[in-house]
Amino acid sequence: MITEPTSFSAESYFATQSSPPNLGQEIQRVREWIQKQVAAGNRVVLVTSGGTTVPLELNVVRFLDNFSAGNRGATSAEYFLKAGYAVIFMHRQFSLQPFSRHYSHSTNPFLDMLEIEEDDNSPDGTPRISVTPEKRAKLLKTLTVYKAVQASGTLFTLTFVTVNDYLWLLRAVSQELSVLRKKAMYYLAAAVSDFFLPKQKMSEHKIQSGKGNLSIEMDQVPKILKTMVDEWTRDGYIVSFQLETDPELLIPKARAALERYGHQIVIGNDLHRRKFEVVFVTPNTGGHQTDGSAQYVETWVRIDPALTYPGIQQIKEIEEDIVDELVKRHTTWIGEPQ
Ligand code: PAZ
Repeated sequence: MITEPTSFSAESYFATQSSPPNLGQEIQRVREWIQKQVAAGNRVVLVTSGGTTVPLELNVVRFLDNFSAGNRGATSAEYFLKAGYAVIFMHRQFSLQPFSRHYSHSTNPFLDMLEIEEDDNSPDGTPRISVTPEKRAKLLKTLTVYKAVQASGTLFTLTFVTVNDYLWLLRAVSQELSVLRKKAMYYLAAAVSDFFLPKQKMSEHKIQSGKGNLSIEMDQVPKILKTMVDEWTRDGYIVSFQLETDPELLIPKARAALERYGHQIVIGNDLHRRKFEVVFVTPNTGGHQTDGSAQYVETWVRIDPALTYPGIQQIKEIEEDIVDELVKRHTTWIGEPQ
């Protein structure tokens, strides 16, 4: 077993870590779907969503996980579809998905929406099942859009579990999507682990207890955003997310990411305020109002927190405003010379 810490570049990562077994088939399906979107003249957005895991054993019993329910990604995907984009929704297996997110088993259990009609038997004598009257209007609205999206074939879904699955998929999908050049957007809302255990350092079997403390030294996940910008995406519009719990770090870290990777926009969000407040950080290319010497422009997007509480009638989702603003900025980006 190797014990020295290793520093991985994107190149050495992909040269030493195995690809997921079904990657080739998945990418063939992605390629065919992208060809249809190109033929239809659609803009396409890749939305990544949910958290990645880091397995500690080759025969996985234990793993580390990254926080993310998949709300941001699933909700944003719906608004992108509404705005006319075709969407590749690359999400953590079993995390929230567009449309079905409205009926998550924990917040809005599906079975609680249904009623058995006591005195209305069908011809074969089986009682009919109906939707609870107060849930009907919302269900009909969601179902109508869902069926329309299914019929148009504009939503394509892919799943990952581990950070390794995520990195391989992200590279392959980005490379495929690069045929759309500026018409492609990359909306990286997934919560991706910064550390991992290379397969060469993993224990084959379940790590045994009984020997006292467990110390694991993890390697850094390579900063693939730089390679994504420089090599995989060819002029695509790249939106990354920065999650912090210390509000003081949000803007400096977002600026540092732009400086380091050279992409178009970082959306900063504080863990506890993310449902009603985010900040767009972009390079200052002139023409924007800045705080004087700034190389970067910060634009806050806020909604009334009271409108985000579950159970209220007129819920408002900040993703609607995020996507609305990004669509405008992407349109400007497409119109700019290469
Ligand atoms: O999925 P969710 O709605 O619970 O959370 C969304 C989020 C906070 C994971 C996302 O907005 C985000 O910031 N993603 C990037 C996380 C990171 O810095 O790795």
